[in-house]
Amino acid sequence: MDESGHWNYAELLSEAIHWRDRLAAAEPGDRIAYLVPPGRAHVAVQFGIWARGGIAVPLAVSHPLPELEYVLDDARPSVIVADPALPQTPHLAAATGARAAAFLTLPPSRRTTTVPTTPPPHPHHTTSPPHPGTAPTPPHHTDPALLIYTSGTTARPKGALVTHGNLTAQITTLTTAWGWTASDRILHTLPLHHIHGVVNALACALWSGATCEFGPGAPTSTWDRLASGEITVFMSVPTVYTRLVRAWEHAPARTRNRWSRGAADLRLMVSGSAALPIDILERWREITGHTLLERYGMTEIGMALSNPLSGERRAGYVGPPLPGVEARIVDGEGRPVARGEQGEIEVRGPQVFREYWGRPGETAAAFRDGWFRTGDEGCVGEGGYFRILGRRSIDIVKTGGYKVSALEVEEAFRAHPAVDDVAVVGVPHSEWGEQLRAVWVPSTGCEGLEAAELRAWGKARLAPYKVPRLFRTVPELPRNAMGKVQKAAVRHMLVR
Ligand code: MLC
Ligand code: AMP
Repeated sequence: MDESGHWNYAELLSEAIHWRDRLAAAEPGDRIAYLVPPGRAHVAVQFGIWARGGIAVPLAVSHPLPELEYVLDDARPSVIVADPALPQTPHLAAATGARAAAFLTLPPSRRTTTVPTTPPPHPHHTTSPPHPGTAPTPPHHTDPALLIYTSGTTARPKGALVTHGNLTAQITTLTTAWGWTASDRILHTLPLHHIHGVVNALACALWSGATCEFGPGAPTSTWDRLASGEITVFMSVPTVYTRLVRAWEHAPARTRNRWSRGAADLRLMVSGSAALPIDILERWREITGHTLLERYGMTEIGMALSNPLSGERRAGYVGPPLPGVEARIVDGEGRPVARGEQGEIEVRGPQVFREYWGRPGETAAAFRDGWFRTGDEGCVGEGGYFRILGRRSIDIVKTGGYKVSALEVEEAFRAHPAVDDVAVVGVPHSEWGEQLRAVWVPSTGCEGLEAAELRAWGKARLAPYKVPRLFRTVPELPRNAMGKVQKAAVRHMLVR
């Protein structure tokens, strides 16, 4: 369901087949990029790509053109699909032409009436295809399915290539562990260019034959839907739960009561993509009666660790490995550490991605002895519950659940003529988890440049969440004897 109405599975399948046929210019294995807001059309295009045998490359609707062009240059799609209502679309059309790819736009929304839902196009369910003989051939497990761009310790994002087999492993594990059924209805307010929104929320719902309701995401409308009595599952990032707590605290008593009573009826509420502050977990429990189920995952591995659906959900811990997932803590040489000791989290299993697109060296470096190196530090406590203790690299920042490479942001701002040098860090923040901040050295004569101008310049080039919130001028960056910028010192300068 989205703002255009309810769509049953047969209609969705019919629309996916329509897209498969419109994508005739693409060969199996081609990348097909699509810039479509979360909703029914997005889902239909994604399945149409898979029915054509293509690799789905979701583009982020919040990204300015240079970010989109970066993905196009890296993924080299043969077809690009865009919603004509989006402001980037005309520019994307021009950019597509220059890259010799085919460009398709969505037709205007087909209808806005409401129809009852029927069973899904999943092999376990018996849905007849709408046009006999046109049903998609199921993909092979090793076929690549999805290319998701994710930031890392390198300056620019890398495309993580996930196969249909990886996706199936991720989805079957989660739907079983979290008890999904066809009677579920998820309120989906997450972006669809990252796995939290694509796999955990959307794909698990569709796999189960459940209802997926796309909502706008503003705190009051989210509360109203959670309290409606219709929603059974909700999942989001800690920033959203923090905002929902604030909205509840600012609401009149009658509204609070209605929201609390209604939300108590959901069967499952999940938090992930960043550390859930314990005070938010506790406040949420007071407000709704729910202990949020916190889990841990990553674009490259899907979900690896999860507190249980039934059993103890331990505050500050992300639970034991999910069924089918192996996880361990190792020291600097890759040797497993003793129980309780800190080290890097490594993960292995059929859900782990295949490769970074076009980057064999970086793919090889991401694995050690067949284990994926997450770059996160953790330890294992009582009952095999993992605790996340931070990241190995100070240059990776998690803000609002989005991963940002400080190096990428620095590189972008170094191109500004007024910026002689710049250092970017994430500082702890009650709403964003971490907030991006920067110190910069102005070029001679540019000392008067306002931070607002730098932000506007950054927003024209970078995803909105990559633009630092605060810029402070300094005469020079703190460096060690080797000339390397001391990021910890920068963070210390920017904490207040
Ligand atoms: C938006 N802004 C951000 C931001 N998101 N700034 C810093 N960090 C972010 N994450 C900017 C906007 O551009 C805007 O700038 C200002 O903040 C306020 O905008 P908003 O409308 O209040 O923010 P909003 O658009 O509502 O975004 C907040 C949010 C969003 C929390 C809903 O960040 C979000 O959807 N996060 C989820 C990301 C996600 O799905 N991650 C999963 C990755 S997969 P200005 O200048 O206009 O004020 C993964 C694996 C796993 O991590 O384990 O799940
Ligand atoms: P991404 O690369 O965007 O997929 O983000 C994955 C990263 O998010 C992980 O490597 C962790 O650093 C972080 N993360 C995800 N879930 C949690 C969690 N529950 N607690 C702490 N960090 C998390």
